Amino acid sequence: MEIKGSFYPFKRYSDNPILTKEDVPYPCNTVFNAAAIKFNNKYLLILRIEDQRGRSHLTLARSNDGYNFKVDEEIWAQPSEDPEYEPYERFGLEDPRVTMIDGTYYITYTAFGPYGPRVAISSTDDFREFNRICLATEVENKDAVLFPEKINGHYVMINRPTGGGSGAGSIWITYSPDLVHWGRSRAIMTPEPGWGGSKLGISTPPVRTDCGWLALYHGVRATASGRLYRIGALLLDLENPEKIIGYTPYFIFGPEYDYERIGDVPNVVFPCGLIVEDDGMIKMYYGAADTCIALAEGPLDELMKICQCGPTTC
Ligand code: BMA
Repeated sequence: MEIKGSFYPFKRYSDNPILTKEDVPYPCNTVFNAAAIKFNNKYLLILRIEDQRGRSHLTLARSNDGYNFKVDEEIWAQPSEDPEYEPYERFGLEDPRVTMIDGTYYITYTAFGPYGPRVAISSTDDFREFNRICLATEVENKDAVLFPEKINGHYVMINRPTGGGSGAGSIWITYSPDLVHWGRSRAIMTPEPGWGGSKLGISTPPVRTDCGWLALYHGVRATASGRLYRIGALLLDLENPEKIIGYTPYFIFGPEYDYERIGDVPNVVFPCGLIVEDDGMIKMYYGAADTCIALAEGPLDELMKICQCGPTTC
């Protein structure tokens, strides 16, 4: 297949960014890195909002069309006062991702506290309650997504323990019988010199396709003037999701426009949510420069094809 440019197949929405701090009905520093899902025929974003102390919480934004969002007046989830959670999320809740499993919505997020970042899981049936299930990993671990169904009898999560050694910054997979106890963890993708040379992380919850589980991942390149965050796509085997059956060895989306290049953290695009529409188009919601939220769209089938342009067994 012909490769039609490195940013193929996503096209940015012409009115980007779709949300900035001006859209938040209370004072804050930034709004970015949002989970996305359809609920009751509406589009929902779970926003990461950073306050003026530099700490993050989660607030919902709602839309009828996926482009024009209204941010709730009330915060949805703030650091817990429960002694089981308080020491670990004292400094904030960051980078949510949401997955529906058997009719319940599960939110994975980074709990950030004095010991560093770790992955937490909560659930909701109605986007009113925010029911904490567990702190699923130790520090340092972030960038966690759940698969939308059990595979071979287990819940499956991808995450990114920081680790040490030459494989630091790798993407890992782990399994659980109950969403609380996780194990049989192993690394599935490790940084190589190039656009994702310093670390990788999964970006969006896997979507089932005929060919495999499709997910976006981010690659970080440390440069003399800071870190660059860009996006690739990968396909995992449906039955054995620790097997990568195709991926884009090059990035397919990266910072280009001012709102992606200029902000609290320059040169960052950071999707946490994908919505696949009935016509096969994907909406990718991404944080830009850790300052605002933007949207890009592209066809799912093209994304699958370009995953198979790279090393593939599909
Ligand atoms: C990562 C995460 C993201 C953030 C990115 C760029 O480590 O913390 O929340 O968008 O860095 O600053």
